[in-house]
Amino acid sequence: MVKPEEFRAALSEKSMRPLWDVMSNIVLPEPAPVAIPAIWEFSDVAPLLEEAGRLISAEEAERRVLVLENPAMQGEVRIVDSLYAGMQLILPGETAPAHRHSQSALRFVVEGEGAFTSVDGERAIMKPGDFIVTANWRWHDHGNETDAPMIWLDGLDIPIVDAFKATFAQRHTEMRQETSRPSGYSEWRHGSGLSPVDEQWDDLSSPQFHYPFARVREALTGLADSGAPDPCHGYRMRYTNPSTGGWAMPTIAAYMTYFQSGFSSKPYRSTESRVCIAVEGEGKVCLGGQSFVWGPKDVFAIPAWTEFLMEAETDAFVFSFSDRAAQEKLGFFRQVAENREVGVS
Ligand code: 1HN
Repeated sequence: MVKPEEFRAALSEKSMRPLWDVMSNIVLPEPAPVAIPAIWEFSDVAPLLEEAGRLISAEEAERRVLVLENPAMQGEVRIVDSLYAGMQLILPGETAPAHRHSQSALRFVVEGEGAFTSVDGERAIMKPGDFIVTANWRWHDHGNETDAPMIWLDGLDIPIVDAFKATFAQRHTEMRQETSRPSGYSEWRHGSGLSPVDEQWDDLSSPQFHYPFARVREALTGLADSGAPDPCHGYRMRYTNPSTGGWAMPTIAAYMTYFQSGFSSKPYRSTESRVCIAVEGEGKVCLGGQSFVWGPKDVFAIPAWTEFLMEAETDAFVFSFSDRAAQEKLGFFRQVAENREVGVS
């Protein structure tokens, strides 16, 4: 009989290993994210972003972004296991040159007003609280022709695409792509409960790529006047693709939540890894037993299966995005609200 160590050595030599050595590490009874709960306070991010503005131009950097890296995943360029996030600065007169890639991206506008991002021939003129979808493999560039800096949060599905090693990227021959439609065109076409007659939209991302905050705020405050909040979510709505009713992006789910002052949530957790950014208001969030105080423009990370409790100290809006859109398509998504699994009997 061969000795166990010799057997393992013989297997290793031939690029094999016994599954029984590793099975319990890979087939887990429940999710064990590597990422940990974490917060990035805007008062820490803003001065460093300003410093980055002095160190490098948007053109030189291609994108002047400070990556928000999960403290438990240093060097992995991600905020949670499955998602990338970064804070981007574009100064007056700058251009972030046109390119495209396999990853899907979202922008959530934090500061400044009037700079643009062009996606596939149309400019979105950005205001704080706006949500913008940059579908994968669409040309996109950003420009700031205002006299004030513009800051937004980028969210990308980089780790998801990387899991499949399906990445391509290209630089455009021009710094800025030509626009072929006026600003607002996609919203006029798709953003009012109307759709162009006979149009078959077969792209996986939403044809409405710009969701201005003003309309989202109106919807959520109107709802709050008309009924009680969800005990776990507050007034949480998801951004939808008007042509399908599904998520606005194929891999990334995006939400806006309105909490009224004094709201205190019941426990919730799900398999989604989520990134939140407060738009307005202040509160506390308890993530897996750890408490974080948040205010406007602070970003926090909620790893998969982390129990989540929210307390709003003032009226507050919180934007968030997660990998739920991808998980639902692949059949992974599970959620537990108030200690009961949702959708399972
Ligand atoms: C990207 O294209 C942008 O277009 C921002 O602003 C961040 C991070 C990694 C890869 C591509 C942008 C990015 C990115």
